[in-house]
Amino acid sequence: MTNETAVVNQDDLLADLEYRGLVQQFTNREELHKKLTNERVVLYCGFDPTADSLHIGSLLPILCLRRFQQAGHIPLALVGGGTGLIGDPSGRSSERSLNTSDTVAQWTESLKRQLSRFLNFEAADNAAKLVSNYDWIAPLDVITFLRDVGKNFTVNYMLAKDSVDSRLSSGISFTEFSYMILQAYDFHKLHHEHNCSLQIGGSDQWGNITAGLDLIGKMGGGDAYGMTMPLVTKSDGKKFGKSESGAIWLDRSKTSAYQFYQFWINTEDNDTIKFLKYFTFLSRAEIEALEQELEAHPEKRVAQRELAREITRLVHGQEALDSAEKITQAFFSGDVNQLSEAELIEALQDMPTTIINGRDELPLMDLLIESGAAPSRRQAKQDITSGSISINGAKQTDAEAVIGTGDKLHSKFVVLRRGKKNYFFIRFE
Ligand code: 383
Repeated sequence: MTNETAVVNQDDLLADLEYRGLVQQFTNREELHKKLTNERVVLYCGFDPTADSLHIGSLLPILCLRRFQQAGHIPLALVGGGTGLIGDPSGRSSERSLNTSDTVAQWTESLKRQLSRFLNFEAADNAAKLVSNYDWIAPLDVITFLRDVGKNFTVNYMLAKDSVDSRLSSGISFTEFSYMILQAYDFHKLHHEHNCSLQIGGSDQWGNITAGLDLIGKMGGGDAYGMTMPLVTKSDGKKFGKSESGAIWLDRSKTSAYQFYQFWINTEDNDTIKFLKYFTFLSRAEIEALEQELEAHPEKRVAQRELAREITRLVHGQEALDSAEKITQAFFSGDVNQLSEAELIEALQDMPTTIINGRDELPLMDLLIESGAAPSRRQAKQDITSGSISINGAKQTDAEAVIGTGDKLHSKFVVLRRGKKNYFFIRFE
């Protein structure tokens, strides 16, 4: 990340977070407000390596760390190299399966790389830091842990936490039951060693964050605070962050920049303003202007496009955004022959794709059938003669046509379109 000048003054940071709807709960808003106004505060948020990439569910707290940094505070991004070996029961209705330590170590490195893109590690006065709790959890021996840390928690207290209470009927292992103590120990450790006095997280983390505050208090620490963000919900009641093909990842090789851009541009009208506030750094005035635009001309989808642009640029950079927009435009107009091979491959991940093996050419009718574009030869013929079929953007009206070498983009792809929006990808191998 390049140097950014503070866009929010320290004293209106909390007001900005509240305007954006980013605050679910504070442990002590007034005191925290005072502290944030008077000093540079070190704060942290943790991310467990439960996969090889973060997904958009993690984006809200990541961007929140960035908001604090822009206001002059010091963010610590913690990767749970240790806690990822245990498994947080918060917000989950069943026990997690354990991953091997090699896998977790690998995923820890991937997450560190991803997180580092969002924060400024070179800032003169408030450089971000990246830590893994493996570094202090792994060396803990069981006697020290039980005597020095465990003694501060009663089982009664632990049973009363939502994360445990909600699992009492279905069952919870001692492993997951102990998780909150490790996260509490992290907060204590960061408080002690990095002067960290604020932990943020999603609302599912409230119990773990307050466990940390209690431990800090018992171990004689100074003032510390917690803040949670709401869970991201959608107006249609469906789960946020999932597309037809699964989770939306931050890693480009799992969710291409084009798919990522498409996810955001397809946001429902009713969610768009909320997401602009949550996920972009646009100012209040800019968001209000987009809100008016959305009300006046919802069909233009200007606000959705702005949302998709801002987040795609933030996560994947300007070049990836340019190419995502180019692909989107090409598939909208049908003019796909201007796309590079890489761009076609990126778009293809979202489309039904048929591989044709060992044949160089194919009658158009066969292509329609084999790709699934038409259910029968009769329908295929009718689609062609009625002018609803195009190949690489050129309308086909000859039912006898043969698609061959001259039609292949980058000598292997054919893009078939039926009607306005139905695309089928054919790859010759
Ligand atoms: C580990 C050690 C700490 C502090 C936090 C952690 C991770 C935490 C957790 N967080 C979730 C995760 O890692 O499990 N116990 O998938 C998610 N977070 C953030 C946010 C969120 C939470 O990474 O609500 C969504 O993204 O807090 O579910 O010392």
